[in-house]
Amino acid sequence: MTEIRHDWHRGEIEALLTRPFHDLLYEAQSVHRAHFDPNAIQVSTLLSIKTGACPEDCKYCPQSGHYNTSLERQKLLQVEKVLEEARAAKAIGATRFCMGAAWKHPSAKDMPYVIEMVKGVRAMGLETCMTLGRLNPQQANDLAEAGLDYYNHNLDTSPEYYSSIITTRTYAERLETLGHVRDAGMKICAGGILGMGESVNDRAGLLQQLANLPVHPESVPINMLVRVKGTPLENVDDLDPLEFVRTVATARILMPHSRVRLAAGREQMSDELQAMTFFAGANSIFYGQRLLTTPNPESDHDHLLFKRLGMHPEQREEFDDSTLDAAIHENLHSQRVSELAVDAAAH
Ligand code: SAM
Ligand code: DTB
Ligand code: SF4
Repeated sequence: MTEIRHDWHRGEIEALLTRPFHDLLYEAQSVHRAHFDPNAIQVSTLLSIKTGACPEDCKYCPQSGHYNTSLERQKLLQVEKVLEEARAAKAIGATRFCMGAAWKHPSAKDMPYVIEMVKGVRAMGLETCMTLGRLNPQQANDLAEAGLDYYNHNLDTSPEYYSSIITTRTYAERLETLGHVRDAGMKICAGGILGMGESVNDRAGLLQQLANLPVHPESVPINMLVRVKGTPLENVDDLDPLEFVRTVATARILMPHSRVRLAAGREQMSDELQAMTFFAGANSIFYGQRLLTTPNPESDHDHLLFKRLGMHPEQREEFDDSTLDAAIHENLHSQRVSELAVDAAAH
């Protein structure tokens, strides 16, 4: 079994990223096979539940209110509309439903609605994920209590490059939210974006931050920048696709148990590049014709690609009510036992 480390130095990671390509891919595929079925892929569907007019100034984002991207803004969707979209995602085979909002943080008045969304999606037997911006500890606890499985909060790039991309929030605040998510008992989805003009050292810095978290994120989305007209990054140079593959392979080696997601940017990638990324250890994708506001490959196309590669979508471990009932029973039982012990001590 691979050693799980949380003390990576930047230089070690940069050395992995710049190894001879085949040596890197061979190691990544070996680590991958030691921990996962190499032919299974986890599929999540995204829905934008509140679109555009975001107060943050993330230079990559079509939803920032600071840029003119001709995106139609939309206020928080009705709970029933979200559940309808979740049903449709389940019908095409998604096992996780990720709801994203263009907020700096959720407001007190919106929390009851997002909580209803979590409960409703969960009741369908889908895993739930949300990305709503910064959370305070109470909001993290409330979401966890509602049954939210994953919270997505990306670090996006290295700490040094961060201020060239975003000025309205800090890296430290992002890490703080991830801490609240963990403390509340939820799983973490955290990754970044490549192709924003960053250096190899910045890509190493992003991976270092993720891999040195106290517990590795269960899900690590690696996005290729989707260049959107009107954003400050619309004309940034193309990243060499092999650098993208190298970053995925390195993420796989650093975080052997995490699902590494080939996230945004698949619409602009060839099938062959995607296949190489899966070989490098990516085992999760966003699935369905839309990301949040930009296009994603059609599900039929993805099915065909899976077929050509002999891959299959990973089934969710069946949500088993009897296990849940047993756990609740066990919990009540031990609570009762400790109450009796307290009673006995009092007499
Ligand atoms: N507003 C919340 C936040 O930023 O935390 C949640 C939604 S935000 C759209 C979720 C993530 O999408 C961002 O952290 C970023 O990594 C990714 N993203 C946004 N625009 C993108 C783009 N043009 N290309 C690739 N990824 C992008
Ligand atoms: C993540 O890492 N990528 C997703 C999800 N988490 C929320 C978002 C990608 C957004 C791409 C641009 C858009 O469609 O607006
Ligand atoms: Fe707002 Fe999130 Fe887009 Fe940044 S990435 S502008 S926080 S929606």
